[in-house]
Amino acid sequence: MRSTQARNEEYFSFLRSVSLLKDLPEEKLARIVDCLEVDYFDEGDYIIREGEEGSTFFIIAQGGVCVTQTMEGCPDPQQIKTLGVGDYFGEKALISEDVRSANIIATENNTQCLVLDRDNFNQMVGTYEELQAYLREYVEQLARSDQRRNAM
Ligand code: WNU
Repeated sequence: MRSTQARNEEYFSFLRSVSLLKDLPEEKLARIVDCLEVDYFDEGDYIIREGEEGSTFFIIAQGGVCVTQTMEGCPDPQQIKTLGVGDYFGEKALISEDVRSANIIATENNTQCLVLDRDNFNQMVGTYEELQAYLREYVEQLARSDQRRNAM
């Protein structure tokens, strides 16, 4: 078995490489590592379903996902983007206090996501105004692009 310390060091240096988190102080990042859970998904698994309640934030540590969304006039959800290692998702429901606004589906077997719950997410962004402002701005952009493509 890999030791907890080895695991934590691995996630610590991985999180350092995530652009969103690169400026967080060491102790903050170490706290995140202590709090995160790892979830594993296979190709085709729904990680997030549009319209459901959700209170978790995800960072992709291995594999990839696609983002799909229901649009006016289309019977099936349409793919709007793909995300890979180091990308994150699920912030919008937390920040807008709304239901999930898109589907997130694993596109590879053994896709691994680091998962933070609402409390830990708030702790992570809460004390960093820049991070908070950055995510809020991004979430507003997402809402605007949803409107432009007539997402429902
Ligand atoms: C999009 N529209 C919507 C993505 C991830 C992180 C950032 C874009 Cl900062 P949620 C569904 C999640 C949502 C977002 C993600 O899907 N998403 C989008 C869009 O055009 N959501 N409505 N693109 S990838 C992405 C920016 O994370 O959060 O909790 O669940 O609503």
